[in-house]
Amino acid sequence: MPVSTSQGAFGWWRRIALWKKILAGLALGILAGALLSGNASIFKPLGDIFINAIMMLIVPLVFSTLVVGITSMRDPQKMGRIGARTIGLYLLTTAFAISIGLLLSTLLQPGAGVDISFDGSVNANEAPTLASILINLVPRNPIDALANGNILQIIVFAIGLGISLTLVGEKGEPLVTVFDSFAEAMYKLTGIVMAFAPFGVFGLMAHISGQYGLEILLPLAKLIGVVYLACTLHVLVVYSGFISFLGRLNPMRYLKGSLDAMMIAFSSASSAGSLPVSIRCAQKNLGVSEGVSSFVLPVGATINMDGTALYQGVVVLFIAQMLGVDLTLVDYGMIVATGTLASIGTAGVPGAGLIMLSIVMAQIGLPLEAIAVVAGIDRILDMARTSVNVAGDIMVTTLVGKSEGELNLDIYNADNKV
Ligand code: DAS
Repeated sequence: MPVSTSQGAFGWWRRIALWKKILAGLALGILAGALLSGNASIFKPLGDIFINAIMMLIVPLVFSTLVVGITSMRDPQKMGRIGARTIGLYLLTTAFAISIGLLLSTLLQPGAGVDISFDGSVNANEAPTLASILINLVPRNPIDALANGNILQIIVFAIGLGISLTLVGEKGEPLVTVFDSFAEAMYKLTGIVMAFAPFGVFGLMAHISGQYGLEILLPLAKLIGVVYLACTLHVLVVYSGFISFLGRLNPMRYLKGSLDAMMIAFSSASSAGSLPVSIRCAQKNLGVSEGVSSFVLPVGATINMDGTALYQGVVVLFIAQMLGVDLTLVDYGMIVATGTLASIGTAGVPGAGLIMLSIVMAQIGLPLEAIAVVAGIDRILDMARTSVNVAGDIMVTTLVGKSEGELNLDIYNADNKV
C-alpha cells in the first residue's frame, strides 16, 4: 500500500526525536544570527509566540497535576518525606554549585588583568529572609495567585486542596475526576506546543545570536568560559554523580531524558517557562510519577537555582579580581550563605540572577556599579545558568521518585526518549 507523500513526509519528521529537532533549531538559530546579525530579529516573533504558548501552560498544568498528584498519594507521611527530601537535596546541590563556582573562579582568575570602566549607580536588593519567604507562601486570595502565576502560592493552595479532597472521601471524587481529565488535557496541550519547539527555539536563538557580536563577547570571553565550564562540570560531575551513587541509576539516561527541557531553558533563559517541558521530560522520558514530578518540579522552578548560585560565585570573584580586592575566608563564607539565599529568591525569568547579584556583592562590600561590566553579556550567561537550574530540578525529581518507588524503570531505561 503506497504511503502518500504528505503522510510519508510527516511520518519522517515525527520519527526524529524531539531533542534532535530542538538541537537543530538551536544550532540553525545561532548560525542565522551570526550571518544576519541585527536583521535576524525578524525571527524573534517565532520565539515570542512559542514562549507565550509555553507560559500559557504553566498555571493550569501545575495546578491540575499537583491537585491530582496529592490526591493520588493519600499518605501524609509520604508527602512529608517527599517534601523534606526535596528541600534537602535542593539546598545540598546549591551548596555544591556555589562551591564549584568559587573554586573555578579562584583557580582560573577570569577577572585578573581585566580593565573595563564602569559608572552609574545600582541599588542593592534586599536578601529574602526566611520569614518573608514563609509568609509569602500562603495566598490570601488563591484566585489572585492563579491569575498572577505565583507558583509557590499555587503549590500551597493545590496541596491544601488535594489534601482536603482526599479527606472528604467520596464527596471529593467528582472534583478529582475533573482535575484528572483537565491534567490529561494539559499534558496533551504541552505535547502540541512542544511540536513547535524547534521553530520557537530557532527564532529565540537567531534573535539573541544576532545581538551579540565578537566585540561584545571577546573582552569577557574568559568569564563566559569559566561560567560555561562550571555549569558543564556541575551537570556532568555533581548531577551525574548524585544520579549514579544516590539513585543507582544510569546517568546517561538522565542526561538524554533531560535534553528537551535543558535546551528550552537555554534558549528561553526561563526556568518557569521551561516548567511544562521539565514535567513532560520527568514523566515521559524518565518515568517519574505525576505525584512526585507535579510537586518537586514546580518547587524547583521557583526556589532551586543551582546555575544562578554558581554564576554568582564566579561573577563576584571576577569583579573582586578585576578591582584587585582580596577576599578573606569569611567573605567566601558570606558568598556561599548569601548566594544560596539569593538563588532561592531568584525568579524563574530571564535576567533575574543579575538583579539578585547585588545582594551578594553588597554583603562583601564590592561596588554595585561593577555589575554593569557583566550586564551586557548577561543573556549569554543566563542561558547556561538556567539550563543548570532546570537540569537540577529534574535530577532531584528523579532521585526523589526513585527513593519513593515512584520511578518507572522501564521508561527510565528505555532507549527512545520521546
Ligand atoms: N533566568 C533565571 C531562570 O529562569 C535564572 C537567572 O537569571 O539566574 O532560572
